[in-house]
Amino acid sequence: VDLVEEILTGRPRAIARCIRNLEDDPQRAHQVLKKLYPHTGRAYLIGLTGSPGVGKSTLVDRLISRFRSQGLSVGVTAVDPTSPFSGGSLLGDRVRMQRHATDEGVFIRSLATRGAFGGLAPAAKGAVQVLDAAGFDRIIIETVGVGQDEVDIVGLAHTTLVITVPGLGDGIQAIKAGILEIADILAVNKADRPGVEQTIQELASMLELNRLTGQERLWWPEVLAISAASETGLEELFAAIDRHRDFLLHAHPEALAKKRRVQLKALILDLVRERVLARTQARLEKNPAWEERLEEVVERRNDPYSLAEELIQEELVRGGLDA
Ligand SMILES: Nc1nc2c(ncn2[C@@H]2O[C@H](COP(=O)(O)OP(=O)(O)O)[C@@H](O)[C@H]2O)c(=O)[nH]1
Ligand SMILES: [Mg+2]
Repeated sequence: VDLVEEILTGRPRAIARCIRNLEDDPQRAHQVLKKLYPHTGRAYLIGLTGSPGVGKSTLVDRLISRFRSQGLSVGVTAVDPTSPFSGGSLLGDRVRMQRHATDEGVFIRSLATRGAFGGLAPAAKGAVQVLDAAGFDRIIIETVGVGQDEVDIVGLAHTTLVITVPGLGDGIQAIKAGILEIADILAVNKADRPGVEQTIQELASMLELNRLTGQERLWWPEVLAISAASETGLEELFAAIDRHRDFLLHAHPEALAKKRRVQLKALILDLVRERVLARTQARLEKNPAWEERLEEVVERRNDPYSLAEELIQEELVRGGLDA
C-alpha cells in the first residue's frame, strides 16, 4: 500500500516510518512529503521550549490530557539533540507521557539525531508536516531551548511556550538566545518551589523594559506560575493558550500568514543548503585533487577563503544538483 495514503488515513506505523526516514534517508522521505504537503495546514501547533529538566515533558503530558478531554487528537514530537547517545532525557519523555502511549488519538515520537549537515531543523519540520497531514488536531513540539536550530524549530509553532523554573537564572539566558522574542507565553514551572515570585518579577520587568525601549509586538507574552507535576495553574495556562490562539486565528490572521511565510522560507533555504553541501562534500571526498588543494591551504600557497570561492564557482559551473 502507498505510504502517502497510509499516512493520510493516520496509520501510526506509516507515520513512524516516514519520520524515521526523515532522520535516516531524508531524500526518500522528501518524496513522500511532496505529496503530503497539499494536505497540511490544518493542525494547530504548540511549541514548548526551555532548558533540560524544567518540566517540559511533564507539561506535554498535561496538555495531551487536556486536548484529549476536548476530543482532539494530538501528535507530539520531542526534539532533543543533547542526548543522541544515552537517550537519557528521551527515555524520560517516554516515561513522562507513558499513560498516553496506548491512546489511539495520540502519537508521540522523539527526534534525537543531528544529521550530518545540521539536518535537525528540516527533519523536525518534516515530522510536523507528517503529523499535520495525518490529521492530528493539535501538534506539540518539545525542544530543548539551546541552539538556533531549536529556536528555529519552535518558531514553527503557532503558540510558543517558554518554560523556566525559579532560580535558574534563565532570564538572562533567554535574552541571549533570543527566546524571549519567540515566547507567546512564559511559564514559570515548579511553582511549588521557593523563588517563583522573584522569577515572575524578573521576567515581567524584562518584558516591560522591552516595551519601554520601543519594541513593537502585537502580542505581549503572558507570564504565569504553574506546577505541571502538581497540576496547579494549568487552567490559567490553558486559557492563555486559547487566548493566544484566538488572537492569531481571529484577530490577526495576517500575523499568522506572515509567520508561515517566514517559516517556509527558512525551510526551503535549509533544504537547499543541506543538499548542496552534501553534494559538494561527497564530491570533494571522492576527488583526489581535493587533498592537494587542501594541502595548498595548509602550506599557505592558497587561503581558505579563496578555495571556498573556487569550490562554489566550480559547483555553479557544473550546474544543477544532478550534474
Ligand atoms: N517540583 C516539581 N518538579 C517537577 C514539576 N514538573 C516537573 N517536575 C520534575 O522535573 C523533572 C524533569 O521533568 P521533565 O518533564 O522530564 O523535564 P524536561 O527535561 O523539561 O522535559 C522530573 O523529575 C519531573 O517530575 C513541578 O511542577 N514541580
Ligand atoms: Mg523532555
